[in-house]
Amino acid sequence: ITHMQEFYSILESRHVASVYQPIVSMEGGEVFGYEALSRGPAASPLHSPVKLFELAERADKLYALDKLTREQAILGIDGLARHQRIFLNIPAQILHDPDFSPGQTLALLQRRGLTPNNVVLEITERSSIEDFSTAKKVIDHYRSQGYRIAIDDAGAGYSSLQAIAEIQPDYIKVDRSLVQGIHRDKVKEYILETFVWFAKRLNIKVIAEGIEEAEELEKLIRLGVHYAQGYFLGRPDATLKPVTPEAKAT
Ligand code: G
Ligand code: G
Ligand code: MN
Ligand code: NA
Repeated sequence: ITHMQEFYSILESRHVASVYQPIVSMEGGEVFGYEALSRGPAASPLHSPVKLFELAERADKLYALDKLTREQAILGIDGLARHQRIFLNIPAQILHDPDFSPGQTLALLQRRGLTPNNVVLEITERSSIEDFSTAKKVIDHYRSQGYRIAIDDAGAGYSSLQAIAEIQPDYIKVDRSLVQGIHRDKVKEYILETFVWFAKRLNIKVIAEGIEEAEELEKLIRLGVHYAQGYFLGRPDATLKPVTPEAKAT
């Protein structure tokens, strides 16, 4: 069967599930929350969310796949502590989906004993946000219900400083391309320093992604980054896992 047929079959049978990767507080090393990352069936060529979303876009089914992955991400949560947060990936286009409503999201959260306070919406721009005023209205509406907002992939691709200025998120997730090798790259260090500096002035917290080595983590702690995520601290897993032992030791 073709990949497109496989895509429709996955969509109909709801065969996507989420894995959860810990986001760790630099102060104290506790798990602050988890990012939900979608996966297709294990043996499928559409296991990767990148492939799944590519086909969804080709089939004009982005809203449908996004709704399914969001439902599965929330319903798959088991054992989140009251003070912990779940980070959900929200492509900017989804903000225009009339079905993307706080009410619908709240109903899902309630099924797992969670509240909007437990949720951070990670907004990603895959292309420029065309109708920005509508997008901003949706974000503000979610916010008024207690949801937090993050700008994902900051410093890379289309995730612009303009988006940060307009949205004034609670969190900035710095893209892993600026994090990896930061302990031996002065330019990356200065860029992270800049993010931390202006984030502090706006009362935004900085999350560094893609940490794979102890040296990167140490440098980021010294730069004053608030939260960290990456294979060094914990891989995405079907269950909510604590920080890996070797990271805890540093
Ligand atoms: O988990 P992985 O590194 O393979 O994810 C690849 C990309 O897919 C990342 O950019 C991630 O943000 C995106 N992604 C993962 N899960 C979801 C999801 O449930 N919804 C959306 N919109 N994107 C996702
Ligand atoms: O676009 P977004 O930031 O949501 O993408 C997150 C992606 O990064 C996920 O696919 C996740 O599997 C991946 N990821 C998480 N930690 C690491 C890491 O330490 N190294 C690398 N290379 N990828 C990571
Ligand atoms: Mn993300
Ligand atoms: Na990212």
